[in-house]
Amino acid sequence: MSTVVIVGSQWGDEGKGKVIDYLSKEADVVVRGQGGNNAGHTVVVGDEKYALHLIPSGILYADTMNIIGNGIVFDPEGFLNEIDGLIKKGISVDNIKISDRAHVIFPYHKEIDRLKEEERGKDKIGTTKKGIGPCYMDKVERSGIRICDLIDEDVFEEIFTKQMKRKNTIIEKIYNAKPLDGDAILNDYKNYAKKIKRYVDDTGVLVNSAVRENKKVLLEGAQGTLLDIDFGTYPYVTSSHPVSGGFSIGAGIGPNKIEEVLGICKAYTTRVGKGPFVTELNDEIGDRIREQGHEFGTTTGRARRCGWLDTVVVKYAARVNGMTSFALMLLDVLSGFDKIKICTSYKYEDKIIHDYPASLKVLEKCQPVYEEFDGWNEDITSCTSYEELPENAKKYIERLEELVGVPAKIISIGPKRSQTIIRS
Ligand code: 2SA
Ligand code: MG
Repeated sequence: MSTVVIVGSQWGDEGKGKVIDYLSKEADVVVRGQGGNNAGHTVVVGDEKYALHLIPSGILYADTMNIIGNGIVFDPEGFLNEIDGLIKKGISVDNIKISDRAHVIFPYHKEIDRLKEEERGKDKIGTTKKGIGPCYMDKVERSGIRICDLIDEDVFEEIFTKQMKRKNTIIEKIYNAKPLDGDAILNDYKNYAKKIKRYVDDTGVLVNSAVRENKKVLLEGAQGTLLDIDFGTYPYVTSSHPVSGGFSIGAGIGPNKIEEVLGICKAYTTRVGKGPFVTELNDEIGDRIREQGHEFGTTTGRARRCGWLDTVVVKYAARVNGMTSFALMLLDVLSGFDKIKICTSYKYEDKIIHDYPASLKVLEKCQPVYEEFDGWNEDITSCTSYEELPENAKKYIERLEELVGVPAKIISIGPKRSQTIIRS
């Protein structure tokens, strides 16, 4: 493995943090390239649980370089809080680099995120209210403030003051809300700038040097393919590209340098926030998956919507990402179900469709077509090899591989590093 992308195959929360932590022990560099602290990657080491939102999951290994790439929208307050939390747990935070080209999230982004959600009313997207969308809006509208501006004392005050004035006009005039205290924000961000300056670098150079020196580079996707701004269930998506191609942009690495794309796939399906979900289970089975899987958001604590595994979704993700293999996560949560279903296609009006549709109107009318499998009752959380798994669990996995067309190289059967089966 020299350069591997890890991507979510569904709507986020697939268990990426655990796989990245597991693979980080051999990695020299771990890179986040999109999104921001709307991510919540949970890593369990021993009895300690770490919820990482912005800092790459390789942080638990002192020798691993953790890069926050140019495609990130960066919340300095969130970053510094995360740093403090890690220091308190005795984790070294010296090996972190922040791209000088990353865009900076300000309180007005979070306020506008909140106001836009309010304005959407019943059509609210269910954002994490971290200001992700509004910050990317400034970026593409070419009025954003980047890390290189924030840490430049000569330019920051002037560009911030102009931007703050514009934003307060929008907040007051368009949303009829209370303007923000620009002076207080300016003062806070000047302090943040002093604290983060030591981490700032031209991270594209660092990533490419690591690739050139044939080091092991892990590209850590956040959210998931079905939240991608192009390929997701638009508009119920995030504002960045959680797909593998997103890293060429978000980390400044040529697509030809990426050798493996590992899709992280939950053994069932969850999503947080609004939007179509063809295999959603609003019944006691869905409740049982939520309880057994502790399905509450790392970032917002919201109860996640749950349903059976949908291979129309995962096959779509395999295609869009160019997946070379996948990791099947949380298989242990399905222990004890008499029957387990896999969605293999959708019935739409009088047609059967196999490719994930773009239109929400079509998706709303799609009915899942299922194959049903016998479950297993054995506790699989201490299995140490694929062979040890119950026959019915292996049948489930092997059918998945057939339907998705990609091998399952990793099977996760619990939150601990030791609860990970690697197939050769
Ligand atoms: P935003 O805040 O603008 O990104 O929200 C837009 C939509 O994207 C959804 N969203 C998420 N859904 C699930 N998990 C998310 N983060 C994971 C976590 C971590 C991960 O555990 O928190 O998988 O990387 C996440 N972030 C955004 C959100 O619910 C809206 O539907
Ligand atoms: Mg999560």
